[in-house]
Amino acid sequence: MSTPQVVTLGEALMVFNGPHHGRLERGADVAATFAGAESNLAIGLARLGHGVRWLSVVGDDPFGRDIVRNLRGEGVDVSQVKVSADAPTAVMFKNRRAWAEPEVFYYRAGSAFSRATTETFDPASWRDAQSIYLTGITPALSASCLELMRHVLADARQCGIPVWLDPNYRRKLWSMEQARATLHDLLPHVNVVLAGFAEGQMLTGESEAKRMAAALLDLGPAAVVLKAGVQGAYYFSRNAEEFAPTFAISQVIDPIGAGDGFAAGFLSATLDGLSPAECLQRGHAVGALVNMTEGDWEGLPTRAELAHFLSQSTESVR
Ligand code: KDG
Repeated sequence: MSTPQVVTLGEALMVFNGPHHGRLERGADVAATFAGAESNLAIGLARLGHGVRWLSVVGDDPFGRDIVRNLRGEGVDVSQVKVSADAPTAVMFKNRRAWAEPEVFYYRAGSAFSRATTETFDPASWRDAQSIYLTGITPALSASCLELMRHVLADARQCGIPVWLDPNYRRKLWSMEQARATLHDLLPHVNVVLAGFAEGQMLTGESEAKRMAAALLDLGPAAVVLKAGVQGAYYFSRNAEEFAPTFAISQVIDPIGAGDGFAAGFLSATLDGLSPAECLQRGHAVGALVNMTEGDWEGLPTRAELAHFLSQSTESVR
C-alpha cells in the first residue's frame, strides 16, 4: 500500500448506455462502461499525477473485476478494495435522449458497497492520507454507509486530516429533506465543501452566492466552493473570496462527470499549493475537458493535456 495524497471512499457502478438515437429497450445496442463520483475523482487525480487510493466494495462478478482492473490501470491504489461474496456490484442504465438530459436508472439497492459498515475498512487505509474526499452519495445508499461516513469523518477529525465533500445530490436516492437533514449533520466535520448552486440552495435556503456561502460556512466548513454552472465558480473562506469564469468551449458533448472533474482539478491545484483563483481555474479546465468528451470520466486530462488546453484557451465565457 503506497502512501496516497488523497483517499476517497464510494461506490462505482457498471453503466449500460442506451443508443444515442433510439430507445433503451429490446434489441437496442447497449454500450458498457463504469462510473461513480468518487472513482471519477480518483481517475482525475491519478491522471494529473497525484497518489490516490479508492476505498470501495465490489461484487465477485465480471463488473466488479472490470472496474477494479480499470482503476488499477489508471494508477489508482485499489489495494484496499473489498470483494463481497454475497452481494453484486451496482449497475446503472442510462437512457440517452436527443431531446433531454439522459435518464438514469439505478440498480444499486443491496449492492456490495451499500452493505459496507464501520468494520469494512481498516482505519489505517485512510489515516495516511493528506486529504479525504467524500460525497453525499455514500450516506444516501444505506444506513450502514451513513454510519461508515460518520465514522470516517470523526476519525479524520481526530487525526487532523482535512475532509472534502461534494453533496452530489441524487434525487433518485433520497428526498431533499432527507439529504438536507443528513448533510447538516455531517457538514460540521467537513473542511471544504464543493457544491453546485442548486445544492447550496437546498442546504441553506439562500439563492445569492455570498449569503449561501456564509450560511454554509456557519455550518462548519472552513472553505466553500460554489459552482454556478456556465457562469463560473466562487471560493469563499472567512477572510477570502474569489470568482473565476468558466472556459468557452465549442460544444458540451456530455455534462455528466464534469462536477467530479472540477473537484479533481480544484483538489489537484490545492495539493500543488496554488492559490484559490488558480484552483478554480484548474477546476474549470478539467470540467471543460470532461464536458467535451463522451462518458463520465473518459475526458479527464493528463498533466500534458491540461497544459495544452490552458495554453490555447485564454478566452472565458463572460
Ligand atoms: O457525478 C457523476 C456520477 O454521478 C456518476 O458517474 C455516477 O456516481 C454516480 C451516481 O451515483 O450517479
